[in-house]
Order: sequence, then structure tokens, then C-alpha cells
Amino acid sequence: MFDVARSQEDVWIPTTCGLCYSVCALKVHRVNGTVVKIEGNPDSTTNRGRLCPRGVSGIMTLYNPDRVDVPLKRTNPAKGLDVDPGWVEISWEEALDAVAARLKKIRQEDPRKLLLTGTVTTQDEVPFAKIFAMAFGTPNGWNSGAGNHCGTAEHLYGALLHASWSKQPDPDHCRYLLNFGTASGFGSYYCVTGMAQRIAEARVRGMKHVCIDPFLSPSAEKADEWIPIVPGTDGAFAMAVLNVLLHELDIYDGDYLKHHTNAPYLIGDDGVYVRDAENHQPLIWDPLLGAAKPFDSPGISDFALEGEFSVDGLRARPAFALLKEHLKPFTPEWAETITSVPAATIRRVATEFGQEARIGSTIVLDGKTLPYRPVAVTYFKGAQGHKNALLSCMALELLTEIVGASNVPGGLLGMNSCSLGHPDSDQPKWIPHAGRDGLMVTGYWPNPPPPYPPKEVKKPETIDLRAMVPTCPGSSGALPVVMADPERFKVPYKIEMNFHVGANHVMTFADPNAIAAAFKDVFQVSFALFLDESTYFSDIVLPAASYLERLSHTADWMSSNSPVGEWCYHVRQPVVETIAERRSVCEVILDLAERLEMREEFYALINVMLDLKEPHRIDPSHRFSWEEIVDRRYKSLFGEGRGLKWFKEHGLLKWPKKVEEVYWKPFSHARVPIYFEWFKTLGEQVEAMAQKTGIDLDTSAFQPLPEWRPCRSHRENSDGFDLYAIYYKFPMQTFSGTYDNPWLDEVCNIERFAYGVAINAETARRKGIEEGDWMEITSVSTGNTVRGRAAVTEGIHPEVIAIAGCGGHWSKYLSVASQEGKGLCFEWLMPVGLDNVDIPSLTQDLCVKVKVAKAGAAS
Ligand SMILES: Nc1nc2c(c(=O)[nH]1)N[C@H]1C(S)=C(S)[C@@H](COP(=O)(O)OP(=O)(O)OC[C@H]3O[C@@H](n4cnc5c(=O)[nH]c(N)nc54)[C@H](O)[C@@H]3O)O[C@H]1N2
Ligand SMILES: Nc1nc2c(c(=O)[nH]1)N[C@H]1C(S)=C(S)[C@@H](COP(=O)(O)OP(=O)(O)OC[C@H]3O[C@@H](n4cnc5c(=O)[nH]c(N)nc54)[C@H](O)[C@@H]3O)O[C@H]1N2
Ligand code: SF4
Ligand SMILES: [Mo]
Repeated sequence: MFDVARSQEDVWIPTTCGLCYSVCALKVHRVNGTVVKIEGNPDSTTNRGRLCPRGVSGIMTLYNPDRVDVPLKRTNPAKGLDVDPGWVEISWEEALDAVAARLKKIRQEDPRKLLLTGTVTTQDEVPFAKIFAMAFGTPNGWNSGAGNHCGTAEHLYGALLHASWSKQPDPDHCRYLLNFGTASGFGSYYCVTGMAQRIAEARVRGMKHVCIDPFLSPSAEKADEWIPIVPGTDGAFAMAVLNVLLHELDIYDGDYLKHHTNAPYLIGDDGVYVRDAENHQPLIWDPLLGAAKPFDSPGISDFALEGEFSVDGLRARPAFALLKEHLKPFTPEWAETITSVPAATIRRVATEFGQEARIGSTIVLDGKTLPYRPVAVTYFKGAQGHKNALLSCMALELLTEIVGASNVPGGLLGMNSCSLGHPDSDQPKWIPHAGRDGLMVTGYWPNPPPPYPPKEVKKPETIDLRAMVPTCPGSSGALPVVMADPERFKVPYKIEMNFHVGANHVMTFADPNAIAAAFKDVFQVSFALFLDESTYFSDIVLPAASYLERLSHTADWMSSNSPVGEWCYHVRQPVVETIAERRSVCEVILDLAERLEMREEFYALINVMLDLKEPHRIDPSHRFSWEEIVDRRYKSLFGEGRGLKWFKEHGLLKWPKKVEEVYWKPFSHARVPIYFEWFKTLGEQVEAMAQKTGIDLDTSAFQPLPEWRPCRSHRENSDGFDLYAIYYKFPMQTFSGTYDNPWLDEVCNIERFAYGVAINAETARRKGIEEGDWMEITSVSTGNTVRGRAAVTEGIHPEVIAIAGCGGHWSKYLSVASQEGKGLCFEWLMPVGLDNVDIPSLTQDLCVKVKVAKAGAAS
């Protein structure tokens, strides 16, 4: 029937993008029920009206004919990478009956047999599914390659040093950005579009950007200086810069180190704190009194940073003195042999960095005099995704700490370490504070509990080693290894069911063959937008509503806002009426909880995890809808008058950040470590547990001071395997998940790097490879070969090839993505195994050695 109201409809609806975790604010234009345009919402301070290409292309996520529209059941019992599941349509009722029956059985037997797999992309459903999994009783969850590729070490230091999941240079005041291979601020990392604008303004203001990256990447091409480096060697570069600062230039911020770090804490010859006999606090040396004092005693005149002292007849040295001595051998000449960067370049960068830190200078902001340290060091997946992650990232982090540029104007800022709340409601509120031994504890942590104080080392009762290695702050790179052989890791059960909310783990973790082997016997229920490669292993597929079709409890989180400027909280709401049988995952989970009769436990946890406050807590005596829970979440945060209705109408709520929130360090008593004493003691506990349980685990990387250790590929010298392969995020795609979008495909088709492989011009010439040639790339570690077209360039290290994004799909249900020539999947080159995992952080090593040759037959 002709609908008059509909035919005249022309509306702009505020909501948020869900194509990556940056949560940009959108205005969606709907005409007569159909979305015709997506724009950035200029009222939002998160993205200031701008979107990236993916955000604009979201219409094609909504209307893509490849989308899953109805529940599906597999008919083919055989599972494999290329085995068609034989999908048949079923009703929601039948699907939920089957899923609930499985869940019920597992919950009765042993709830730990349930695994939650979820993508990091959207920021709303997976966190809610995690609450469900916790209430269900399983500790097992992962995000495929998320975290263990990009941030388990980086986020750990985020917690320990910045009270935040992540960090950014101060875009308002930084003058020298030393970037170890991240597109943070240049189209990637967190707050993508907002930071890209702010960093562009910083560049106009005169901020210098030095980018250390094997590839002249999308961020390196916007730098003042690009320094190509051998993959996996950033730690050696950073150690040499520290060496120059401390041993050649004598540049460090003594005042900061004394008052805001554990640099003055005395360390005994056993490597741990020398403690006060009575109150057990770590001791420092007061040089004027000539005595050791608990670090927090009143009236300390000064804190010694150097020297050697005797406490109760035993030798004790300040942590800083140990660090300095430790760094002595690691000269730029030493680092040159590892990184391939000339010693003179490292020395010059160290000098520029040290001088530009302007130690001793101050700035007045909002009437408050604060230290001014306009230098920052950034890194993420590039430098951290290696076997040496924990100790290399420590060196990178210490650069910022040594010059006192941590969370002060001009320096490196936690992405919203401190929130004092909206002026009307005082919420949300989180403040970093001093904990055990005076060291900083985060005020908020997205994945509680935070890494410090250290968690207890437990028997390996999780399927990913995290119970035993509690230093890993996110998803573990050990999961598929343990899942394939739980007995070897003394895990007393097997995973029987995978509750799968996004994530294309078959393509985004490592060798698809190994992932297939780990998952083939597991009953998998997938909430899916598309029938991607991972759903080939599903038993039931449920049609999920995309971010444009669902309601969400604030997708905003601590890292979606820019670190400076204003707070901004948004709504995510459906912009169209329900399409086909697609449903919101959160609503379905609430249904499942009813079928499982677990309302009591589930609601109790929802109250805690969503921080619902009286009178908005949910009471299990009756059933709540998702809409009601979302309303209560908003009201708990911003008061009775700002519930869901208010947000749907207004789209967002913003207010200015205070100086004490952005530059919180000078206002805080909490100290941060420059000597990671508890890594050492925790490592000993992990070692003891490994021995007790009979698990073979190399715990030698639990060290208190930075080191550079080679990855497996640095030692690899098999004949012909002469190049390192790396991957990098492509601005037009999110991992593997957007490759079926025809608009993005159109852009990628005209960009030779998008679906090609970057290879150095001289290297290509030597191998007889020319621009556009098909190449065969074979991994020494997996034996797998992938094919890709050469994009010949001067802009890459001669020993490296670089692959964009995560293409090379093969699911027959992806009509755009699975066409020939739509990129390569790096994972075929990367092995699964503990040799490739940094044990303390459970980071996956992305260093791979390959052989590259021109393909026999050009297609
Ligand atoms: N080759 C290569 N591998 C990588 C990376 C890379 O850049 N290149 N990056 C690594 C990193 S840093 C990360 S974080 C991981 C990410 O790894 P994944 O999280 O596995 O990323 P995607 O491949 O995008 O898979 C996400 C899946 O979730 C689905 N999805 C998207 N939105 C929704 C939604 O709203 N609801 C539901 N139910 N499903 C949704 C998508 O359709 C897609 O199938 O990959 C890692 N692996
Ligand atoms: N367009 C787009 N943006 C995204 C995403 C996406 O999929 N697409 N994903 C989001 C996610 S989950 C993440 S984790 C972030 C990741 O954000 P980034 O950390 O920026 O990740 P990448 O682009 O994978 O890697 C950054 C750079 O590391 C370089 N690199 C590789 N190995 C090394 C090395 O050993 N040392 C150094 N110094 N550099 C190296 C690569 O050449 C690349 O230029 O991006 C986020 N933003
Ligand atoms: S940066 Fe992320 S959230 Fe923002 S428009 Fe792009 S895909 Fe969407
Ligand atoms: Mo990531």
C-alpha cells in the first residue's frame, strides 16, 4: 500500500559508525525509508564532522546483497576451509532452541567448555556478550588476531604507565613525534578521524614527525623523515637512543623521575626492592640525611638517583642507576648491526629528541604552571607485534619516561586516563591512584581487573594460558595452540562450543590450516553479517543487525575520544526499520539468558559491568528489554533527564575537558615504574607454576629492564628465504571485514598498493620482477605460498615486502571480496606456535621470512 508519510520522508538521523573502534559520529540521511548518504556529524568533537572512506561506504554494508538475512543451519557434517557447509534456512525459533540446548548442556557439564570469539571492531556487542559469558561461567574468550597482533604489550604499558588502554601525542603542544611504525594520528589506531585532523594541525604548527618503519607507509609518507628499519628491531633502536641520552648527552628529567616514578627506589643485588623492615615499603636514599627512608616518608629532602649505598649491610642501588648501567653496552653502533639504521642517524634522532624535550621548561594552562615536554614516542602493532614485545616495548616506553614527557603538556597522553565526570552528574568518573608500593593503578580498565597490581598466577585453567600468565591484558596469541592440544597444557577440558560474534579468525590470526584444525570439532554459532571464511566452520549462523540497524549502550569508550578538547558521548540507534530477519545480538543474548534460566546471575553482572546506579539498576524479578537497559545506562551516566529518548533526539552530549583530566600526572601522587620489579617476581611465579604442572614454557623474558632479543625470523637463514614479509592497515579497509564492499573495492582497484605487494625496486630488479608482475611468496615457517602483484617502489626497506590489509578471501558467499586479485591474506605466511609468541604478553610474532619469485604463468 502507498504510504504517504513515508513517501515524504527526508530525515537526518544521528548515530555512530561501527566499521572500526573509533566510533565516529554520523548523520545518516534517510529518504522514504532508504539510507542515501552517510556524513560525519559536525557537532561531535570526536571526529569533527569528518569520516574515513570506510565510514562513508557504510551504506554498502547495510544494503549489500551478500548479507545474511535469515538463520541458517549447516547440513554438511564435514568441516574444512573449502568445504561448503550446505546451508539451509531455519526459523529463529528453531535456531535459538538448538543454541540454547547446547549451551544448557555445556553449562551443566562445565561452563568453561564455552569459548566467546568476538571482533574488536564495533565496541558494543562483544562487551555485552562478554558479560553474558562471565555470567555463564566461562573464563574463555578471544578476539582472533586482535590484541595479540596489535596491543597485548602496548596496552599493558598503557595500563602501567598511562592509566589508559592507549595513548597519543599531545596534538596541541607536541613538537617532536618519534613514531615507531604506527598510523596513529595518520589514519589508524584510536580516534582515527579526530586525531588525523588534530595531528595535521600540529604539523602546520611545526611539529616534526620522524617515522621509523620498514615501509614508506600511509603515515611515513606524511613524515618529515622516514627511517627504514628491519622488522622486529625497534627495541634495539630505542635502547640505543636511551644509551645516547643517558651516557652521551646526560639528558633526563631528574625531577620527574624522583617524584613520579620508582627511579629512586633502592634495588638489592637480588633484583627486587629493598624494603623497610617495619612497614615493608620500598626504600629510597635521602642524600642529605645519608639514610634510607620509605619512599613515602614525610620530610624527605631529596631522592638519590645514582650511587651505591649500604642498607643493613647489603648493597642497594637506585633503580635509575641500574637502568643507566644496564644500558651502557647498547650503543648506536651496536644497534646499527641489528636495525640496519646508521649509528649516526640514531645518534642524531636521540639528540633532537633529547633537546626538544626542553627539560626544566614550564607552561601555564588555565592558570596552572605545568611541565612542558613537547616530545612523544608512539608505536603500536608494527613495533609491538613480535616475539620480543614485552622487553622491546619497555625500551620504547622508557624514552618518554626518561625525559618526563608522560601525561604533561606537549608529551604523550593516555587516551582519557582521568575522567572527572559531566558537571551535572559527576559521571563517568575514573581517576588513576597510587596502589601497592606507591605505583599507579588505573582508574578505569575496559577489561577488568587492570594489570596492576599483578594478578595471582593460577593453574592453566583457561584455554589461552592467561590464567597462568596474567600479564596479558587482552586476547592471547596462545589460544589456538592450547586449543589444539589442551592436555599438553594441563587444561582439564576441551572447548566444545564457540559463541562467535564477528571476527574472521580463520583469516586474521595466523595459518588458516592451523586455525581450521583447532576449530573443526567445535560446535560454532555465529552472529554474522556475511558468510565469511570463519562461518564455513559454523553449525548455526544467525543474521546479525549491523551498526546501522541496532541500538547500543554507548559505543564510546575511553579510547574513542581524543585525549584533548572535549568529552563526547553519542547514541547508536537504528537508522532503518528491521531488514529481513536480522536481529541485534544484545537482544538475542537477553533471549538466550531467559531460555537458560540465568537471569539472576546475568542481571547482577550487567548492573556491575554497565555501572547501573540506583534507581536504574535492573532487578531480576522481571524481564528487561535491551531498550530499557540502554535507557538505564544513559540515565546512570547522565541523569534522569538524559535517557535514551534524549540521546536519540540530540545525538550526543559534550563538555570541555579540564586541565587536571588531560595533563593529570603533575596532579597525581601515583608513581610509575621505570624498573619493572614485579615482572621479575611474577616471572618466577610463572616459572614455578610451569614446573609444578609440568608445562614447558620459556619464562626468561620476565625481566625488570629492557632488552632486545631476536625473533625466530632474525635467526632464519634458509637458502633463498631472504626477505621479511610484513602487513599494514590499508586506509580503505578494516582487516578482512570490509572487502566485500563494492565502493571500497572500486577505490582499491585504482590504488596499486591496495591489492598488491610492495617490493623494493632494487630487490625486484635483482629477482627479475617488474611492476604488476605476479609474484609467488612462500613462507619458510608455514610452507604456504600466496600470490600477489608487485608494486615496485623505492619506499620500502630492501629486505622487506609489505602486504596491505587482509584480502585474498575465498568464501564463495562473498561476491566482491572473493574475486581473483583482491589482495592477499598474510596469515598464510605466519605459523601458529609458542615459538611465535612473546610469553609475558602473549603477543603473536608477525616477523616472517619469505622467498619471493616471479610467478611462472602471469594471469
Ligand atoms: N592480514 C592481516 N591480518 C590481521 C590484521 C591486518 O591488518 N592484516 N590486523 C590484526 C589486528 S590488529 C586485528 S585487531 C585483527 C582483527 O581481526 P577480526 O576482528 O577478525 O577482523 P575482521 O577480519 O574485520 O573480522 C570481523 C568480522 O566481524 C564481522 N562484523 C563486523 N561488524 C559486525 C557487527 O556489527 N556484528 C557482527 N555480528 N559481526 C560484525 C565482519 O563481517 C567480519 O567478518 O586482525 C589481525 N590480523
Ligand atoms: N583503515 C584501517 N584502520 C584501522 C584498522 C583497519 O583495519 N583499517 N584497524 C584498527 C586496529 S584494530 C589497529 S590494531 C590499528 C593498528 O594501527 P597500526 O599500529 O598503525 O597498524 P598497522 O598499519 O598494521 O602497522 C603500522 C605500521 O607498522 C609497520 N611495521 C610492520 N612491522 C614493523 C616493525 O617491526 N617495526 C616498525 N617500526 N614498523 C613495522 C607497517 O609497515 C605499518 O606501516 O589500526 C586501527 N585502524
Ligand atoms: S575511522 Fe572508523 S569509526 Fe570513523 S568513519 Fe572510519 S571506519 Fe568509521
Ligand atoms: Mo588491532
